[in-house]
Amino acid sequence: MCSTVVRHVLSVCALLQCVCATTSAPKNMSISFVYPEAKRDESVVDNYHGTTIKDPYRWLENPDSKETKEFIEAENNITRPYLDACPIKQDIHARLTELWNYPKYSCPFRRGDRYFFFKNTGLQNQTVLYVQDSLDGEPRVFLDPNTLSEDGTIALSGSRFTEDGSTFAYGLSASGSDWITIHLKDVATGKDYPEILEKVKFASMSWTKDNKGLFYSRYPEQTGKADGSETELNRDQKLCYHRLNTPQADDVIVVEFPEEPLWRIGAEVTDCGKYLIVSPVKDCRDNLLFFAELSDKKEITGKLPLTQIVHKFEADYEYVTNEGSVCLFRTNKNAPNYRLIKIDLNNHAEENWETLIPEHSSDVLDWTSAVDNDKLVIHYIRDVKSVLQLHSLKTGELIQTFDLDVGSIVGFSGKRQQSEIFYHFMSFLTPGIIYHVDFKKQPFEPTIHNKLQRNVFREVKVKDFDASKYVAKQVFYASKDGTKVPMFIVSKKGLPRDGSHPALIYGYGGFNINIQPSFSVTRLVFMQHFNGVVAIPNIRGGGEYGERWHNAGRLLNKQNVFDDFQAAAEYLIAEKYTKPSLITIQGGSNGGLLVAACINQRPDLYGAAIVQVGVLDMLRFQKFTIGHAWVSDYGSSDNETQFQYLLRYSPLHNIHTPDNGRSEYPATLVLTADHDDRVVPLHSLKFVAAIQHAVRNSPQQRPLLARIDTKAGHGGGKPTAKIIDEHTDILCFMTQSLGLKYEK
Ligand code: X99
Repeated sequence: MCSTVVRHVLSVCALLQCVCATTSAPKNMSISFVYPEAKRDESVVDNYHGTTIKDPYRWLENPDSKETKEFIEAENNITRPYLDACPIKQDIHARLTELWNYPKYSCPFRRGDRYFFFKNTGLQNQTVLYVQDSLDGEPRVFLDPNTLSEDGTIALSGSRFTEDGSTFAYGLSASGSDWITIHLKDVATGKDYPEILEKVKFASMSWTKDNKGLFYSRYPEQTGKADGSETELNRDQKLCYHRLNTPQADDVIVVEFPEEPLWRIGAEVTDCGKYLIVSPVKDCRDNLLFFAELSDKKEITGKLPLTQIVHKFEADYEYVTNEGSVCLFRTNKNAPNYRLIKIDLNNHAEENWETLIPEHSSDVLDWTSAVDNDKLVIHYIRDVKSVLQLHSLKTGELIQTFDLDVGSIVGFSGKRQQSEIFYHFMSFLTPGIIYHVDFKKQPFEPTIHNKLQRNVFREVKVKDFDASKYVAKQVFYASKDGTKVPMFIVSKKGLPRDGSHPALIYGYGGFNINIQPSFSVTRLVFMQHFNGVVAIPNIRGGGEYGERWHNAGRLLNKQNVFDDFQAAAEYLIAEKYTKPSLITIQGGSNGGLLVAACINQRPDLYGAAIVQVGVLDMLRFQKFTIGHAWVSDYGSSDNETQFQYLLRYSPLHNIHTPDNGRSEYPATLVLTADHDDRVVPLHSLKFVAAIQHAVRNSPQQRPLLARIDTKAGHGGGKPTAKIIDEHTDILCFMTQSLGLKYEK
């Protein structure tokens, strides 16, 4: 019974007694499981509004203790052999690598007299920034993050050029952490200035238009480490001004709100350079609005005098451009699908605001950018698909709708001072097309009847990928309460609908985020080699239908998100795309919460679950790093009504023991990483300890495992090699636990 797996586990078992969880192995694999028996400290009990809640794995909240490290090692030591034993692991890894190896480009963008673009030749760990003197000039490497670490774990995270293109401010993050250091590069020489700006996280960066200094947000020094493996609450962010070529110690604080330690302070210098728009945010929605006047005569030496425009956190306001004192903002104030409004900074009372582009009745105004002096490019979301339009900046009138296939705009470049734009299109079956529109070269003044002349600037091809063999469609299914939910379904063409194919359902469902069509090599491998069906339901909580869709899936409506996801699975079963034992559900972050809540609520509905970097302890998430910002979606256990609601779905607090009345859990793989300081790993660790404890000595057959990566974080900046390894493991887990067949 106790195989080599057990020996590994035992070698690290100081606190962890190893007990075999299953005596008979699932039919698709030959390794028997031994779950580490994590210590339960029954003495940890919290009282929430009169209700006592035990937290026996509180000790796992300390990432640095010997016990936690031993637990992580013990978990990896049972997971690794299970994944490595997958007979087709090499095939999957080789095929993912082969398909991944195609060049990926960003839109080019002009700064000063030069063009820049990002490119990954295919398998490079990090994308490289190139510079060229003209669009058809020879590209030269400008910044290659791959040279900054052996293993590709240092990534570029945020950057901003000065208006004249002479200096490049760029953030570097290590091991996937949200912490960055800001570096400054002289563009002409390629040399970095000596200073490095530290303690930066969740930062806006904005240069003054004299190109001499940068506004950025930073946190105070904290005691102990701050490399992303710590869990301390992020508080007291301040807006600073840094003068180029001076030490960070000389930076001045220009805006702070000491009474409001949880606010983050965004800032943007207006296009004209005369104002600084300051937008504090406390959660993950709604911001206040202030402005300060910047003078080209006076040095910035301390606090800026602020004028407040918006006094309540009740809507989003995003600066777009301005003409003198009249600024254009994108807002959802009284407009759940967003509108564009003009606010005159000299006359800023709300009754004087003017609407330039009113809210659309059904399409969401997702973003806008001023271009070619007097125009606006507007990106709408219509039934989850992208619509791109050109409007007059003066009157708001529609000039043109850009021709687009069904899919997504995933990149854009253009500036008010420039007369050309690039936009990047992608869909499930289109790896990427970058279009170029040069407004100077239009043969006539564009009107609604005369199409804009656009060129394909680049089109990416994936070797061996024949899009005509696949089909992507959108359906609308009814959720539990009758709400119609859109869902994309992608598979091989002509796949018989006989309920015999595996399905991968991916969801997110929160924070006003849209899950639009995108190209994915991993999903392609699943479709091509496993005859898999990929399904992406655009469940409530997202922003696909504006603020209403978000509101219908947050706070005391969060259960709708889970109901929508479960209804997606039921639809796919009813329509004979698949059957429960072949369904894998997958989600990350807020989507990890989704998947974990769903396996507690409907374990019978799925064969496997992939829970990536999930928020799983809903009673304590607000205590760690940036968790406090999520109360706008989740509420908080500090509030009694919200506590009662959270307790009903919190994955950690709703784990059951499979028995006669309750179904066995789907095979579940919980993934996290040691430098995830967005959703700290303790969520995954406590959940895994609890679920493994609950199934011990139960009829549970399918594996419940954790994969805890090192030198990795929440996902941003992850090197390609690590992504391919992770996706290989996920496909191996599905293969092993569902008994999938790989067709070469
Ligand atoms: C955040 O927590 C956003 C954090 N964040 C900022 C940034 O506040 O990443 C910020 C300011 C300026 C630059 C960069 C940042 N988010 C973003 C949520 C979901 C989100 C998140 O990561 F709203 F999209 N979550 C993890 C929510 C639950 C799990």
